[in-house]
Amino acid sequence: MAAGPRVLIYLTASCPYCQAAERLLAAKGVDDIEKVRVDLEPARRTEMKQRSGRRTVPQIWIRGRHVGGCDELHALEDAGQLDALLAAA
Ligand SMILES: N[C@@H](CCC(=O)N[C@@H](CS)C(=O)NCC(=O)O)C(=O)O
Repeated sequence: MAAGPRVLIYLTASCPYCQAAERLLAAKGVDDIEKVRVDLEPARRTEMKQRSGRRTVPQIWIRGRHVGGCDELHALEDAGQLDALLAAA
C-alpha cells in the first residue's frame, strides 16, 4: 500500500487551471486526492513554492512525483502516460 494520497494538489478556489485539473482527475476516476487550499493557508503556499520551485497553482504530485501544473497534467494525458502514472504502485 502506497503511503499518502495518490494525488496531492495545491490549489485555490477560484483558479480555472485548478478546476480544469480537478475535472481531468475526476474524469479519470481519481478520488484519493489531498487538496491543499493555499488561498486559505498562506503558509502552505510557501511550502508549495519550496517543494515545486513554482509559484502558480495548481501544483500536482502523483504518488509523490511532482508533475507540475494543469498544462503538464494534460500533456501527460495527451501522451498516454497519465493512466500508468496514476496506477503505479
Ligand atoms: N501553466 C500553468 C498556469 C497556472 C496559472 O496561471 N495559475 C494562475 C491561477 S489560475 C496563478 O497561479 N497565477 C498566479 C501567478 O501567476 O503568480 C498551469 O497549467 O498550471
